[in-house]
Formats: sequence, C-alpha cells, structure tokens
Amino acid sequence: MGVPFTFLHATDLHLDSPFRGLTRVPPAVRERLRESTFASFRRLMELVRREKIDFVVLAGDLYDAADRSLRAQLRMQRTLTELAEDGVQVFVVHGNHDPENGWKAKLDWPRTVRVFGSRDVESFPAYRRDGELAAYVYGISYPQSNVTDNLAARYRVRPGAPFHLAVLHANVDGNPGHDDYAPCRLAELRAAGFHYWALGHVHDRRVLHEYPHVVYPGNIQGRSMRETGGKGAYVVRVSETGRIEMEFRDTADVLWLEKTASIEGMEREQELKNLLVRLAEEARAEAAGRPVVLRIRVEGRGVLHERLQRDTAAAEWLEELREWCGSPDEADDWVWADSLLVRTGALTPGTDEEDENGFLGVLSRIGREAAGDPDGSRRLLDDALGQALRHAKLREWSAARTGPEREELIGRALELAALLLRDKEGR
Ligand SMILES: [Mn+2]
Repeated sequence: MGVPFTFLHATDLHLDSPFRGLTRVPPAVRERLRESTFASFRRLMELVRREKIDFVVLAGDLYDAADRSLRAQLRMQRTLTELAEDGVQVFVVHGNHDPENGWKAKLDWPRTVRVFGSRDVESFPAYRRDGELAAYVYGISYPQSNVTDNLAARYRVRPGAPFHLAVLHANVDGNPGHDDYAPCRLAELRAAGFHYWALGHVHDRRVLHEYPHVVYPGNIQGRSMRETGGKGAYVVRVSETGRIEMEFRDTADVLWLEKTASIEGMEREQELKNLLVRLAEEARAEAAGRPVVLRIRVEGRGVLHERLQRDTAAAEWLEELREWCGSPDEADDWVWADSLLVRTGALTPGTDEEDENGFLGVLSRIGREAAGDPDGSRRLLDDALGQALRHAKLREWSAARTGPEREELIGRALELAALLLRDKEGR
C-alpha cells in the first residue's frame, strides 16, 4: 500500500529547435515557431504549479542539439529553479539529441533536480510535496548520441518503495520512424517489474501497455508536418492502491495540421475553392486560439484533375488559400498555409480502348508492367536516364524510391504523360 501521488511525464522538449526548413515563411510565423518549444514547456510547468503535481520526469532530448543552446539551458535553469522553490523534484535522463558528451554551460542547478548519469542505471526516491515517499525513479542517460545497446536490460527494481518508475529514452520494438537507439522489446519492459515506463524518443503519443504502463507521451511541440495535431505531456495520477489514471495535456503553442480535400464528384473550381476555405476554417477552429501551420492534400479522382496538373496550378491555389487565411501579422491565431500537395487522379485511369495499340497504349502497358516489376522498372529507368545517372544525387534519389512509393510515382507519371500527349494532339 502506497500513498496517492501525481507526476508529470514529459519528454522530447527539443528546446530551441531551429525550424531550419522554413525559409520562405513570413517573419511572424518563423518567430512564433522559434519560440514555440519554450512556450509549450512554460505551459507545462505552469500546469505543474496549478495542479499541485508532486514531481516531474523528463525522458530525454530536453535540448535539440548535442551542443545545447545557451538560451535553452538558461531557460531550463530558470524554470527548474522555480519548481524547486515549490518543492517539486525533477528527474532527467538525456537522450540522443542531448547526450552527456555534448557541450554544457557550467551552471548551478537546484538540488532537487536529479540528472541520471550514463554509467549505470541509478535510482532515487521521489517524494510528494508533503515529504512522503511516493516512488523510486530509475534512469540512465546517453553517454553519446549513438547508443545501440539495450539499456532497458540493465534496469532492476530495488526493494523499499511502493511504486517503481523507470525513465528511459529508447526505441521499443524497432519503430521504423525513429533511429534504433537503445533498442528493446515491449515484452521485456512488461516483465521487468516496474509499474510505469516513462519513455522518450518516439515523437508520437502512444500507450504501449497498461499495468505495467509503458508510455510515450510524444514531443511537446510539433516541429514539422510529420508531427501534426496536439502535443504535450501526461499528468499521471497514482492511487494508494496503485491504480493509474493518465490525462493528456495539449500544450503545443503552434499546431501543425494536415487536411485532405477530395475532388471526387466535383464539377467546378468553385467547389474546390469552397472546400479549401472550409478546411482552413476547420483548422482554425480545431486550434482553439492557437496558430496553425496547415498543409492541404488534394486527392481523389475527378474531372478537376487535369487542370490541377498544370505547372502552376498548385502554387496558384496555395497563393489564393493564403489570401483567404489572412496575414500572420494581423492576428495571433493565424493559419499559415504552408503547402498544397496535389495527389489527384484522372476520372478514368489508363487509356481508352481504341488507343491500346497507339503510342499512349503501348506506353501505358510498359508503365504498368514496370510498376509491378522492380527489376524491369530499374532497367527501364537506367536506360532512360542514361548519362544523368552519373550524377550522384540523382542516382541516390532513384535508388531510394522503392515499393509502393515507386508504384505510385509510376502511376502518376503515366497519367501526366497521357495528359501531355492528349494536349499535343489537341484533344
Ligand atoms: Mn526526440
């Protein structure tokens, strides 16, 4: 029997992420994004104070780069010092983005901040604000960014506490979207005897298991179109009998959202225009007062497809969409339309029957065969590109396109070719 307590499980703060890819955004958008990791972190810490959370665990990648930005370290120091004044302990492991061997400013940290070393798994007692022992917290930091051994295998429960909380930056079950650092299996985490694995590294929110809990809260602020939707951390309440209740708190300062517009059944541009405006408004409403970086993906088969294939069509729609959304300089809850991807198809795929033995028919047949035959398509491509493949970048690009992506590309290429040829014939 333990005592009830509450902790915050946050990770992957990536403070001071540079958002380098965004070179062509208005200054207002860029500046807001530059501050967004700090803003989300500040909100989380306000929440700790407001909700009387007993202690905080941070599961790695607090900073974005091994050479941690000074600005990020100073802000971290200030925030953790405020928490210390409230009697809130903070437990920190470092991950692949902020390993121990990176540059650190020499700063004084409050005694209530426990940073786990990288030699062994250590454990420390965690207390409620009133001083009662709540749990043991275990952890180990990355000595350098590239950690390929199984760190989880080194965690051992030591007797003496009612609750055992393991903090770890790791890739569980080989998530292919992330570097395979500190690889381990869900099965071994479940069997290790801990009550809660507070994980970091994977930027999506995932509860892999309950009792014992194995949890990725994801990062606290989206940093690209691969990190869409609400971002934040879990408030975890543990009852005296060990029952666990988790509440996700979305503290992201800027939302990244992707919306899909289907042209299916559309006859006129006006319909697409109405839909794009509606999607932008939906995004604004979803963000509830926060700014949004929006991508629209135009999909589906329909008669508008051909017009959308023209050189500048996507760019023209995007420009128009930005006009409707308004300038980011004018409001705090701006919607910045970052991109508009056209992934539509013709109403009837392929070619007409009468064309089957014509140029287009033959081209289409070769293309379809190539799509289903990786070796064949490679030969075709090598043939077609010839000299161009001497260029290292092109070679790399062509080799990287495999499987379904390759098939989709070939499909789109065929439709585009058919369109261009029909244009030439004046049909
Ligand atoms: Mn990370």
